[in-house]
Amino acid sequence: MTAALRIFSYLPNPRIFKATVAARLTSVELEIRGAAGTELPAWLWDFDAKPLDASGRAQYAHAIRASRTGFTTPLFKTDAFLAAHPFGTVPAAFSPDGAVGISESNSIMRAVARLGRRRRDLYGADAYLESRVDGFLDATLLFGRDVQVYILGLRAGQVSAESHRAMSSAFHAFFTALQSALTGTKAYLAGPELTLADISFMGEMGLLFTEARHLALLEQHGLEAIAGRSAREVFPEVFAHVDSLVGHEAFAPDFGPYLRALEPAA
Ligand SMILES: N[C@@H](CCC(=O)N[C@@H](CS)C(=O)NCC(=O)O)C(=O)O
Repeated sequence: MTAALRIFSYLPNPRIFKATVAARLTSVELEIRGAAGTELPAWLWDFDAKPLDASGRAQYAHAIRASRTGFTTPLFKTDAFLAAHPFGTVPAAFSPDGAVGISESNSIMRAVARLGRRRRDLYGADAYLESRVDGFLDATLLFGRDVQVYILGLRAGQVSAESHRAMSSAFHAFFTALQSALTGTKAYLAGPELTLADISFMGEMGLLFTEARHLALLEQHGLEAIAGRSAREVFPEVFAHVDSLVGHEAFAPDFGPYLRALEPAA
């Protein structure tokens, strides 16, 4: 059977979990292509994404482009890839025939939800509820951008009191809102049912949790982990929600092994 959506990315990528969790809940079939982030500079970034050997790299020399975010070496992006994905980022999704490119992990997740909507609605029953969920997704994208800047800095061995303060203040503003949302619903972020709001939030938390790999660097600068023990004390409801979603049957196959791999670091 042809998959309903093809996704290309570095793996594992917690932002792809947004799509895989939604796919499990809606029984949508996905095809995922990719490899470790360190290997993607030797891959062809294309609908037909594949690893390139030395002769392939010579054949696609014309497709070499400078990377921008999260990669430090040039990447082989075809013209067709950039036509389908003007932002040039991964995860990058395609319709089964490759004709339509879908960028941004939130929108790739939305595509899955729309494809499987008849089986289970993860969005909202009407225009108002759907737009309410969109509000959470927009806020989560902004939070995700702050997390990306912070984590890429840590990976490069860089953290300053200023960058840590900026992340901490974004985290507190976002989590205060989520805590208030959960106090109201006593269930899920956008209401009584699990929606894309919860799934998207967990994808970005997956990235933030990788700060556990950089605790020594933070300590060296006299700084605390943003999503560490103190945050759990300030936002108990939000972290209880995170913990319960990690154990949820649609999330556990992705988040279980992913978070276990971070444990030695924490
Ligand atoms: N907000 C985007 C972030 C995607 C993103 O920034 N991807 C980076 C890797 S972390 C990328 O593909 N960079 C390609 C490049 O540097 O050219 C999403 O959620 O999909």
